[in-house]
Amino acid sequence: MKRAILIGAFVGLSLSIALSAVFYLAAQVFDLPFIPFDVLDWFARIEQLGGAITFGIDTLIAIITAFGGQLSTAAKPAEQIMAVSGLLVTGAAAGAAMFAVLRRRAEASGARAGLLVSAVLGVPVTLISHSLNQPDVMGLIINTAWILGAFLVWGAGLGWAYEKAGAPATRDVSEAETQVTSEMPAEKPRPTVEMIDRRSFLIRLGGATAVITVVGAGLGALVASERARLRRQLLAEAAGVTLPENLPNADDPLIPAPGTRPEYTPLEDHYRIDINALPREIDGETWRLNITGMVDKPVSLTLDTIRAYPSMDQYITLACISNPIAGDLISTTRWTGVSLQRVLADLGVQDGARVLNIRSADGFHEAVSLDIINRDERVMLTYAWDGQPLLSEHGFPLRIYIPDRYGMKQPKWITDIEVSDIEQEGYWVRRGWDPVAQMLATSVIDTVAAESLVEEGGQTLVPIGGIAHTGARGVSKVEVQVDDGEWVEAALRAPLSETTWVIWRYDWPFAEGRHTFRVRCYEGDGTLQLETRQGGGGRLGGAVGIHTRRETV
Ligand SMILES: Nc1nc2c(c(=O)[nH]1)N[C@H]1C(S)=C(S)[C@@H](COP(=O)(O)O)O[C@H]1N2
Ligand SMILES: [Mo]
Repeated sequence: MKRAILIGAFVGLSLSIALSAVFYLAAQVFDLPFIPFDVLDWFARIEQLGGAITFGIDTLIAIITAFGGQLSTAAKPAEQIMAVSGLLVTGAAAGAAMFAVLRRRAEASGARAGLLVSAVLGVPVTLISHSLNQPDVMGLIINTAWILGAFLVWGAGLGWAYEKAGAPATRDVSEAETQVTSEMPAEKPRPTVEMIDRRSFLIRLGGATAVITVVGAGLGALVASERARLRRQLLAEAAGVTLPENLPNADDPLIPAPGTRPEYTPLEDHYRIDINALPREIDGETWRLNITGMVDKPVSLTLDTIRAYPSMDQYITLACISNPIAGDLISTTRWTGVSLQRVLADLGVQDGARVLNIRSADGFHEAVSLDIINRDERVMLTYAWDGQPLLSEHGFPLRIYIPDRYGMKQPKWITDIEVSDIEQEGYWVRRGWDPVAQMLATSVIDTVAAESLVEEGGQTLVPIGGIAHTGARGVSKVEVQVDDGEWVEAALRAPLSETTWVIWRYDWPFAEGRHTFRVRCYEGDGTLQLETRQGGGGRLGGAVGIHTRRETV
């Protein structure tokens, strides 16, 4: 019995690995849904389960970052590893359970059981995939046929493998067995013909699924990278906006300390956080922004209409509320779009309207009050980043910008805006996160550049540098402390805008040994940042506290 369970688990696992590879290849080549990601995304959206999934992902991220990975690059792979593992574990468990149950019922048919198991898994998974991807009628038919078909083949494989390697020995085989044993009355039990048959069947099965996996995953990865390249090329060509030659603070004399992060984040390095294992891919041609509710003139805007409005550019530092102190879930780029004030002016917002309830293609949603929009023209519907149409992972074709708020308040892939007198709590707010999510002041030491000493007035100095950010409230001062010395004021570079981070630098008189370096910043109005460490994350409203670095120089 124990053997049957082990064999069942092995068969289920091998077949599921191959199934994942085939799903992956089909997803890359034909845009068919990739089932493991759909299932994980679906589970993650269930409020009661979201916590468990977040816990699993956080654990994986902790493992990846412990091995030297970066938070911003570890987050998505962690999620994706979890998604695929989910399918593999389910497959192994299904195989083990099926072999165990069949073993109890001598006359049961493996084929029928395999079909039953594949239906039990395939049908709900098909429905989950539909609920997430919401395909049109044609897509519904194709996706259903594909997902159910793939699971049926997988289940047939399970059934067949049971007949070959899991079923109890038939009479013929046991006769052979007796012959073998009687001819050689060995002290040790010899492998029987039946056992050898089973073993070689399992080896062949493992080999075949390995080949399918390698070919499927390899081809899929090839197609994926080629498509990503083409897409970038197309986006670059389609770009109506171009990047200015010089950044607005190009003539600032302050040179960042060597090792300070780039002031303007290369687009491919911009952090990415959202509730999807894969970014939503939206067709810009058929996409519409529907603005409805308490307006005299509800509209359904095309991307071109939105682009035809007077555009504005803003240099913006975006941060995730889950960013830990000195984490890398914070980046700066140039955003292009149209002020929401300008768009709403055409629609006739009715008296009594208080809020914009915003919905996205991935089911994410947030609300922004009309108060904020009316007093801040920087609140912007954004269609370009870094002079290019938004990349799909950053919300193509449209996202919103709200100054001074963490990313969780700023939906990507926007499809609907309802002007209303009733606020609908945002996706993360419903899950207990900070409803305001105002960005907190934070400062970070990026570098203690002991290998780039500067000589000045007969002194040897160590350049120290990093960033300070206070949302849209400005940075008036940054101070550095070495060991238990005085807090000394650092030099500030002019920021790219009043909403981006500020680069600071302090040239510290060199003293050999092991030292503790600390940094803190003040907001535009002189308020000192919070100094006591706090956990951070959505529930607590962002990580705060002094960033401390110990270095030997
Ligand atoms: N539609 C949608 N918008 C979203 C999210 C999401 O999951 N879905 N995540 C938000 C969060 S938590 C953050 S931090 C920012 C990150 O934006 P970025 O990935 O472009 O850096 O997107 C926000 N907008
Ligand atoms: Mo976030």
